[in-house]
Amino acid sequence: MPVATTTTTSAQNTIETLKSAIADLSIAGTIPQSQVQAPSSSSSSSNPERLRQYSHFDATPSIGTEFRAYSPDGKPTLSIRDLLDDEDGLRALGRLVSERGVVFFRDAIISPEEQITLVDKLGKLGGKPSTSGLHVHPLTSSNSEFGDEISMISNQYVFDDKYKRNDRSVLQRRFHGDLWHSDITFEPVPSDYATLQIRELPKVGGDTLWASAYEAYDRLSPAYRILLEGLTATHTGQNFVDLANKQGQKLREPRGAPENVGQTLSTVHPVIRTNPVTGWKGLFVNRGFTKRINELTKHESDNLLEFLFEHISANHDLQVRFRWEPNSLAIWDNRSTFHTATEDLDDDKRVGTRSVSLGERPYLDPKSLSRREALAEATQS
Ligand SMILES: O=C(O)CCC(=O)C(=O)O
Ligand SMILES: [Fe+2]
Repeated sequence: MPVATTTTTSAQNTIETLKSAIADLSIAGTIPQSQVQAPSSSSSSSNPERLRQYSHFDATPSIGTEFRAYSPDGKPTLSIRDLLDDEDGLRALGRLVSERGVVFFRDAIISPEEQITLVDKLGKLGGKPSTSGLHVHPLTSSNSEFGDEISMISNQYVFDDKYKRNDRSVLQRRFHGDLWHSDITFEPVPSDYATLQIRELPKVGGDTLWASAYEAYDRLSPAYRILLEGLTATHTGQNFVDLANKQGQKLREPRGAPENVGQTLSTVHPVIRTNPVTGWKGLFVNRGFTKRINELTKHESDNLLEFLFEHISANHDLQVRFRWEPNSLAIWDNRSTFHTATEDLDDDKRVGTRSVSLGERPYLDPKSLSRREALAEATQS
């Protein structure tokens, strides 16, 4: 019908004009493509599909893949120990983590020191800059049990037992929608991969949830995507600054990369970010640390951020919930996921070890595709 055709064409023209205007925008936090390291090799030996020969399942359509500890389907089982010294295997695993957001192993006998090596290798094989090491959390004590590059995760204290939690009473208990975050996005060079093992398990509860930033982006209207692709946001780790001040403590620095210094824990990142391993776009704001969209008025920024945070926490079809068992290990890509602990333990105890690799400075490649666009293209070709 001529009228509809005209309307569609003019809408397309508007979208094309907006897209090219955005492509021309110089976005703070964006780095020129020439400086973006190419995704790691996709030779067949590092193709993530090779890992699918092992007994596993995708936990949901959009996020999460789990390798089983025993095989109900006749396929061999995969242990993380089989991969620790296998570069091609680790490269394939890194790609799988970046594609699926989070990967779980059920029989992972792994020491905190091996967690460090594993996450560092995943980052390196994924092409992270040579100056990006492992994160040293700003609140980590210099004499902490497993060294600087392991954070102790506990329901009783914050990263270090100097910083006791005091948020159990009904009036202090935190609203769970507020706990969603990506790790350490207050750093100029935030995390690529992270691993967590819960070593002291509660009798029941203490699950962790992850949400897909790819799917969060894919679920936005074209008009919203265009708006968001032109924006940057300020991320701040104010809670950590306040806790350190309260203790009269200085924040640790440098924190794993030469860029991650200073006592303010504040930086600017693009609101939509390209994952360099998959080349897919994802939403990159989180309730934990994102405080302000820089190009908007405060009122606009508060409203838009509230919508985006709720978009992540309220859409459980883009989330996966993981129940910890002895020797479970989670490995996730912080560039393209959000996660939250579940604080439902009352007096029970839960302690884990986490290691966080640092990646590249976040950037948006306006030419990159969304996950659904890329998967549709791959099916057609
Ligand atoms: O304790 C958990 O389940 C998650 C804690 C967390 O946010 C992390 O390990 O980065
Ligand atoms: Fe976290």
